[in-house]
Amino acid sequence: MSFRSFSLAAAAATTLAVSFATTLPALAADLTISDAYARSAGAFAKTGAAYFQVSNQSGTADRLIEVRSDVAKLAQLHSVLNLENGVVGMRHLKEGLVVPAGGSAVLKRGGTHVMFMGLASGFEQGQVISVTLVFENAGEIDVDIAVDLLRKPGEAGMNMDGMNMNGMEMGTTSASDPG
Ligand SMILES: [Cu+2]
Repeated sequence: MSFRSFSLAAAAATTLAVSFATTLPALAADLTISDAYARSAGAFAKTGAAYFQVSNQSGTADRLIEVRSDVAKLAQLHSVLNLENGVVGMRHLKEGLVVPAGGSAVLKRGGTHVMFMGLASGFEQGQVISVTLVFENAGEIDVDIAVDLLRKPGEAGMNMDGMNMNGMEMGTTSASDPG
């Protein structure tokens, strides 16, 4: 193999690594971000949300204190409150979200989430958004989060462990139910 073909192969490998980055868990120090996806409701949505799991392999608790992204004017951590008469509200988690030592924190539909406010346009299926998560101890972790408008609340991700076998049914039923 000539040097030239070797360097081309190396370049191709680098490109592959970049394009697959969205499906691999983001690792930084002792934290793992996994099962991340983002959503918004319709092309003209002004808000969107992202969900993921943070696992802490270290012996020290950490705290997600800030979220940044270029896709929105503002990104915040929100918790969900059940108000009276079945009304659901949201609260800005100004104190951040604790990720216990040796444990995890889960952001999911109907629960704690990252809220994007002031979107230029609604998220499109397959779009990948770049988000920076800022942790008290681990510092900044950049994650690429794929938009998944087809996923239902509580459902496992397509790339999680192969347990989700009803992908076709999912696609047809959710076409008229973007939210
Ligand atoms: Cu919210």
